[in-house]
Order: sequence, then C-alpha cells, then structure tokens
Amino acid sequence: MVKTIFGFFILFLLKVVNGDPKIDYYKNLINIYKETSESYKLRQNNSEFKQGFYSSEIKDFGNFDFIIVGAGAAGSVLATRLSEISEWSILVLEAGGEETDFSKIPNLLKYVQMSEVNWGYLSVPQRNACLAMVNQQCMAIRGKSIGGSTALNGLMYVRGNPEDYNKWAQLGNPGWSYNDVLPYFIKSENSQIDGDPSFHGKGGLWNVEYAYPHSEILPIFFEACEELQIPLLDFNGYKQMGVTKTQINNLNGRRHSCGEAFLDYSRHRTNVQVVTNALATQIIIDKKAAQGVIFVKDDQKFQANANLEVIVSAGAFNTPQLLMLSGIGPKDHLREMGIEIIEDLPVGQNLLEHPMFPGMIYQSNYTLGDMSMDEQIKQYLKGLGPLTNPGNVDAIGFTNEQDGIPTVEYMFIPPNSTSNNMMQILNYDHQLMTSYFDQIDPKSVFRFHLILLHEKSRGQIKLKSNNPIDFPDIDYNLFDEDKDIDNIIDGINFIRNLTQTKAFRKLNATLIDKYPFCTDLDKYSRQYWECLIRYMSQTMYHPCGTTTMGPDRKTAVVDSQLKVHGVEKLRVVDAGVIPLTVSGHTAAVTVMIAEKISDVIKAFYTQSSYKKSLFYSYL
Ligand SMILES: Cc1cc2nc3c(=O)[nH]c(=O)nc-3n(C[C@H](O)[C@H](O)[C@H](O)COP(=O)(O)OP(=O)(O)OC[C@H]3O[C@@H](n4cnc5c(N)ncnc54)[C@H](O)[C@@H]3O)c2cc1C
Ligand SMILES: *[C@@H]1O[C@H](CO)[C@@H](O)[C@H](O)[C@H]1NC(C)=O
Ligand SMILES: *[C@@H]1O[C@H](CO)[C@@H](O)[C@H](O)[C@H]1NC(C)=O
Ligand SMILES: *[C@@H]1O[C@H](CO)[C@@H](O)[C@H](O)[C@H]1NC(C)=O
Ligand SMILES: *[C@@H]1O[C@H](CO)[C@@H](O)[C@H](O)[C@H]1NC(C)=O
Ligand SMILES: CC(=O)N[C@H]1CO[C@H](CO)[C@@H](O)[C@@H]1O
Repeated sequence: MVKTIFGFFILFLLKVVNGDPKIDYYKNLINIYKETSESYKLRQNNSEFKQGFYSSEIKDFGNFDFIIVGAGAAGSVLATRLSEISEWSILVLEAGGEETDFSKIPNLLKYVQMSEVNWGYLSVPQRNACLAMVNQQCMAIRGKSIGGSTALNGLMYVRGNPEDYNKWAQLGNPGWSYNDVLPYFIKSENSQIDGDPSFHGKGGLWNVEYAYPHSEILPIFFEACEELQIPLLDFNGYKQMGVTKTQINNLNGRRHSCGEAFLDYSRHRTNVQVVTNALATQIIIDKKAAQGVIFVKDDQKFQANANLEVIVSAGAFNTPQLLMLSGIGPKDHLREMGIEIIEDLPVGQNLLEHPMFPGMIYQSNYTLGDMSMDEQIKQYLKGLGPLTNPGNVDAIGFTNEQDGIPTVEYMFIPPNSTSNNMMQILNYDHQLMTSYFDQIDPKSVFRFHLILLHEKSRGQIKLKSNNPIDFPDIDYNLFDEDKDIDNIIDGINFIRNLTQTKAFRKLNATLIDKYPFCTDLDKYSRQYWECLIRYMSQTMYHPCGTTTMGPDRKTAVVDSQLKVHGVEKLRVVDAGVIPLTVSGHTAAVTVMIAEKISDVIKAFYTQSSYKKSLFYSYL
C-alpha cells in the first residue's frame, strides 16, 4: 500500500517535470539495466540454490497428473494445451523468475542476455573453433525465466524446409513428416504478415509480424537479389529458396515470448500451478517408471508426485543434465560420475548447433541519422521503430541448395547493427578484437551473418559431477568436420557476389577485411576464410539433438511419441528431441513439437480403454 502510494507520487512528480511518465519509466528502466548488464558477471554454477541441495528434509509438495519441468518454449505450450482438460492437474516447475518490461524490448536483448535471465553457460574450450574468444570458449546462452530462451532470443520465426521434416520421418519417426507437422505450425500462429495463405494461421496464440520500419537501404538489398535472380518470397510458405523480410514473434512491437503467448494465457486456470525459482534436481524413478520430481526452492527441498507423467522440457542442455543426474544416460559416463544406472541411453550425445560466421561487415557511404532515446521510446510505445527489432535483422535468405535443402542462411543487417561495447556477450577477447571493432562505424556499415544450417560435426553434453550445483559440460565440437568449413565458404562467396552487384555498388560497399588474425595467409584464399571462420564464429544458440528422437535405443533417447526408451511415465518435450537440424530457427520448431505431443498425450489418455482402467480410477 505504502509502496503504491509512493509509486503514484513518483509518477505524479515525473508528470509535472516531463509530461510523459511512461517515457521516463522506460528511460529509467533502460538506463538501469544497461548499466548493470555492462558490469554483470555470468554465474558459474547453481549455488543460488545451494541451501536447498543440502537440506536433509524433503517436504511433500503433493500429487499432480502431469509435472512439467521448465516453462520455456515447449513447457509453456504443454501447460496450456494439457490444462484444457479440466480434470487434469498440472504442475510447472521453472528455475527462473518472471519476465519484465525490460526483457520485452526486443532490441535490448543483448543486455537481457548479460543478466540473471541467462543461465550463464560457456562451452568447454573448443579445439578448432572460437579461437577469438577468451580461453577458446564460446557462449552458450540459455534463458532462465518464464518463457525460457524465448524470453531473450532473437524472435525470428523461421520454420525450416519441408524436406527437413520428411527426413525425420525417414529416420523411423512416424508422424513427423512435413504434412504431419504443418497443421501444428499453423495451429499456434497468429500471422499478421502477407505470407502464402494456406501456410499460415490466424487466430492462434503466438503472434508473427514484421518489425517496422525497415532500413532505407533494404530496397537496395532486394535490388541486389533481383540482379542475381533470387526470388522474394515467404520462406515459411510454399518455397524456401529466396529472401524475405524478417518474420518475428512480436506483438505490436513487443517481444511475444512463449511465456506471454502461451503460459500467461492459461496460468490462471485452477488446474495449473506454476512454481518459479524452483530447480528440479532429480526425477524419481521406481521400477522403471517416473514417480515424481525432487526440486529445490527457497532453501528447501520438495517432492512432487506425478499420477500420469513427468514431462521434461528443460531445454537441450538442462534436460540431458537432469536425466543423467537421475540415472538415465550413457552407462560409462554415469559410472564415472558415481551415479546409479537406471537406463543406459545415449543422452547428451548428438549435440547439433547452427554455427554462425559474423565476419562479413561492409563499409558503405550511407549514414543513418540519429534518433534520440526519447523518440525511440515514443515509437516503441506505438509498436514501431528501432527498439522493436531484436537483432536489427531486416531480411533473411537461403542459399547453397544441396539435395533440395539450403545449407546456408544469410541475414541482412543494415546500419546500426553493430555496437562494439558488448563484446562480452560473445566472450570475445577484447584485446584481440578491439582493433577490428574500432574500424566499424555502426551508422554506416551493413553486415551479413552466415549460418551453417546442417553441420556434420557432433558435440556432446556431459556432467561435471553428480552434484546439481554444477553446470553441465557443453562441448559444441564446432568445425570438427572440414565439410562444415566448405559450406560456410560457399556462403561467403555468395555474399561476395551479392555485394558486387550494381545495387550494392551504389553504396560503394567495401568489405572491412583488416582482421586482427590470419594476416599471414593469402587474402580470400580457402585457408584465409577457414582461418577466419575458426576464429570468429559463434553459434545461433540453437542446440538440439541431445535427447534425440528415434526408434533405436542405441542411437536415440526418446521414441516418436517422445517417451523415454525403457522408462514409463516419462517424456522429453523440448528442442533436444530434434534428430536432425532444420533449415530454420528452433523456437517455432519447438512450439510445433509441443503442440503435436499435447495432442498425442490427450489422445492416449482419453482412449476409452485407458480411461476406464486408470484415468477414472483415482478421480
Ligand atoms: C540468444 C538466443 C537467440 C535465439 N534466437 C532465436 C531466434 O531468433 N529464433 C528462434 O526460432 N530461436 C532462437 N533461439 C532458440 C530458441 O529460443 C530455443 O530453441 C527454444 O527456446 C528452445 O525451447 P526449449 O523449450 O527447448 O528450451 P527453453 O526455451 O530454453 O526452456 C527451458 C526452460 O527450462 C528451465 N529449466 C532448465 N532446467 C531446469 C530445471 N532443472 N528445473 C526447472 N526449470 C529448468 C529453463 O530455465 C527454461 O525456462 C535463440 C536462443 C538464444 C539463447
Ligand atoms: C559458484 O560460483 C561462484 C561465482 O559465481 C563462486 O564464487 C563459488 O565458489 C562457486 N561455488 C562452487 C561450489 O563451485
Ligand atoms: C559467384 O559468381 C561467379 C561469377 O559469376 C560464379 O562463377 C560463382 O559460382 C558465384 N559463386 C557463388 C557461391 O554464388
Ligand atoms: C556512394 O558511392 C557511389 C559509388 O562510388 C556513388 O555513386 C554515390 O554517389 C555515393 N553516394 C554518396 C551518398 O556519397
Ligand atoms: C569507396 O570506398 C573505398 C573504401 O572505403 C574508398 O577508399 C573510396 O574512396 C570510396 N569511393 C567513393 C567514390 O566513395
Ligand atoms: C535508428 C537507430 O537505431 N539509431 C541509433 C543508431 O545508433 C546510435 C548510436 O548507438 C543511436 O544513438 C541511434 O539511436
């Protein structure tokens, strides 16, 4: 009460001074968060939950039909869809807290990433990659809040290629071909764009729109594409090989995370209970069936029991960690960690990523005008302007088609893309990189990010110890295979062609190629590009494959219904089940997966035979 009165008083004061309390509210918010994030040190472990780990008493948290671990992309969708059955009770455990007005500003995602909303992971030192990073460790950003990684991601809505899904099905996963999954992409979507009509949903829970306004030089990019006969199309529609304005999950210019789109929509239901700041540390498995979950919160330890299922949606790094801590994983590794083996499965083994090369930065003779922070906020409040665009990515295209699918994606990022002051978010070595970034004037450079869509290299997730206080070990194993380098170089050559078109010559586009490394190699030779790729590349933060779906328990962790092989009442539903990379980004894919499995679960438990024998027996 006192707080509220005080708040009104402040608002009143601001109104007297400035006339627009909302603008001042955001200005303050932005200043505070920017400042704290610039000096923020990433966590190194889960010690914030430490008291709970060592608590000897386990309190009973009660019984639920479903326990969902993680309120990220997948968990938010599942909670909403399963709770549509009013007889079912759902518990959602989330390690992080709530989203904020600040984290909802798309363009300020870098600052959100340098805050407690990011778990704080770094990869293990890479052998053949991340050479420009401190200790050769690449970032492994993961969201830790309602919405999970969709609370701090790039918001790009890119589904991938039909053939990606047909390949999943060919691996022995019935129900996952493109024709099977397309209705689930459409189901969740509320499309505000002029896309191919039969491919988009209107009236779904998750908004898709363009970010406005676009850069003045976007038409030049499209002109250049036209010169090379690259079609302008809807890459989430009928055909993918071409370019499109970026489609993003904003709602009126604000981040529309899965937390907001899905969980906020359902969490008031009486059969849903969401517990934040709760870290699941073990799945209790008895007689090869999941019985419940142990979690820590507020320095205490709890046990919740699952009548029907435990569903793990903790993401592609944390799900394998939790499974292994619970005795499900490769037996040699579990033995080494001193963990009792319940099920020997290749958990954590097939880590796939989308490596990204950010080194194609071009000087132009175009200069972007200034815009004051007040003006930017004013526009943001109307759903417009630079603050609404997450990575300042104006357009996305696909190239280098092999066997009917693209191998490289490119993002076109107009001036104001680059700020040199957040090198730490990429873990770049400042001393090494400063001379490079000093050449870059954000107002007059444009850049291309090149994404390798289907890497041949495989990484893995392991435990550091059997203690949940430790972070998992993340080894991307980037660029282990030379083919991965070759494919990115094809993308580089494509961009070099593109920027030599008449259109881009109007801007006198010149590659900024005074890199602080690889200087002894012949400029633009294969070795030269390979060297730069190994130094500068990062990932797109699209980890998947670590709890791969497939019929064979030697190579897969879950079956095509995402049930863990050999363990009853336990499913994994998150990006980790993706068996092969998609030619797109992973949020839309994860949402589709959770939509589809919600229907699988509903169908299973409402079968008449099952209803009789189990479901109604305890009602
Ligand atoms: C920086 C960044 C940029 C990205 N950009 C894009 C993009 O532009 N487009 C796109 O499509 N995708 C993007 N992605 C990827 C996309 O966000 C993820 O693929 C997607 O969110 C994965 O969903 P998920 O449900 O598997 O995991 P998450 O969304 O990460 O959710 C997992 C949740 O589980 C919680 N959790 C984990 N462990 C525990 C535990 N033990 N107990 C309790 N809770 C736990 C986490 O806190 C988290 O909330 C990006 C990701 C990042 C990090
Ligand atoms: C956990 O990380 C903090 C720094 O964030 C460090 O001070 C502490 O020693 C670490 N604890 C353990 C048990 O590793
Ligand atoms: C670039 O252009 C040259 C000359 O037209 C052509 O031979 C080459 O195949 C192009 N490369 C790519 C990757 O598009
Ligand atoms: C930019 O450079 C191009 C090519 O040199 C030139 O034709 C054009 O007039 C220049 N534009 C500006 C604004 O300087
Ligand atoms: C084009 O750019 C190059 C390199 O930045 C510069 O040296 C040259 O003067 C520019 N030419 C014009 C016409 O602007
Ligand atoms: C339109 C836009 O984003 N303008 C910004 C470009 O970068 C400068 C310097 O960081 C900002 O002051 C502008 O507001």
